[in-house]
Amino acid sequence: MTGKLPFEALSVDTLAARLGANDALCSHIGKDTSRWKVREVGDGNLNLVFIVEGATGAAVVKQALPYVRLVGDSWPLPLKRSFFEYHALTRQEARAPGSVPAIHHFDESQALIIMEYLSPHIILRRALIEGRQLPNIARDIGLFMARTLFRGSDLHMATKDRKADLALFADNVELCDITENLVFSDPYFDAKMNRHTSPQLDSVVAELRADRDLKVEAQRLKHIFAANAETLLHGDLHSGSIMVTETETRMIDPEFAFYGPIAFDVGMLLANFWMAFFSQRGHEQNGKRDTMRAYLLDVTVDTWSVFRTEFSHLWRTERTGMLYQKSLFEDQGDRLGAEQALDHMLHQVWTDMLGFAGVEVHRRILGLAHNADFETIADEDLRATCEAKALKFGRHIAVNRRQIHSIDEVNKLATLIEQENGI
Ligand code: SR1
Ligand code: MG
Repeated sequence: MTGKLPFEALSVDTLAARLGANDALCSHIGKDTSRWKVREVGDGNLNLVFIVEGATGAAVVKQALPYVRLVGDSWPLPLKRSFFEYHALTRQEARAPGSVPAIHHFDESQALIIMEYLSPHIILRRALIEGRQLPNIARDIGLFMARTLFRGSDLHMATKDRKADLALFADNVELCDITENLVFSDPYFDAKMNRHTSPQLDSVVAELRADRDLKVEAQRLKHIFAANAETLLHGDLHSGSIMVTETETRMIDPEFAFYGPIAFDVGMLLANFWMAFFSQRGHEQNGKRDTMRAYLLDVTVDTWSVFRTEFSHLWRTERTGMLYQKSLFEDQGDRLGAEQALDHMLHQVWTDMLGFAGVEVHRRILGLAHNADFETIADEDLRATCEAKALKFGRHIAVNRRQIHSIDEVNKLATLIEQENGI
């Protein structure tokens, strides 16, 4: 396939014929296409994902479609998201080596990326639904966030390079638009594609839509999301965008990448751990999940702690950008000044992170794109009970984020709400 042919979606039947001459793919899996086995495994909302196995190995072929797969061709979506995903992956690999799949090939006109097949990795969300306690995720994800978010910002980059990247990713308009609507607005009014567990949650939904403080806070967060172009975000860092084994963690799918607030990735990620926590009650058919619940709260504590520690370390050792220059602080013997600025910055990230986490919880229960954590709870009354508790938690941390001072405080609240009876 050359980069000049017009876009055409691949299929299980056409992939070997169309990619059989691709050197990068052949060098990883073998040239003999008669031995290729192709499966389409995409279970996300947007793209095609194929696993291609050949005589000498396997690879993943990910291709964007010109529309939202979840909804169909009534919702067109530009193929260029694949370009942003490719460029985000290259930057993430440079800033946090070993944290993303290796890229073998990128074809812009076909909107496809050929990349490393991660095996035996599974999607983190699935592991958490199964009740698996993975020992390294807090460390790996905390490091990934600190390294990519610090090193993609004006704290570290040459301002000319950062501005060039800011301009490059500013064109990811349509994917930002999805987040701006789906996360920050749709859950709080009767948007066309919203859905929720009904009728069980109807009254809770009505209450949230009438909640003025919550709606104002969601819009303040949307304002920060849209206007604070602080760093290159992953942009969709939830537990469905992370692949794990018992010991390894890789981040995937950064097609929503753009320059936004540091706190966004952190908040979205932690929200998904808190949702996993609230959903556990719905997965207790084969035994209680008390230790899993405790594990998930520990993961939030450890992820935040690793993030803070690594971010602080980079602040002290790699602050080479135009913000908070060493010439103003350390070079004048004012180490405390630099620490004061760091504290201020981390405090801001903390406060905004809680807000982003709160609205992320809401949109996964009230909006278009739900989470398997709750969706796989077949008993609708039980699901609604889990969801209602998560909604209450999300509302509290979003609205009261400036008055919450520690992650232990957040987790005490989560535990109290989780143990309440009924909706
Ligand atoms: C229409 S896309 C819905 C959601 O799927 C993606 O994974 C993002 O989370 C997006 O918000
Ligand atoms: Mg995705």
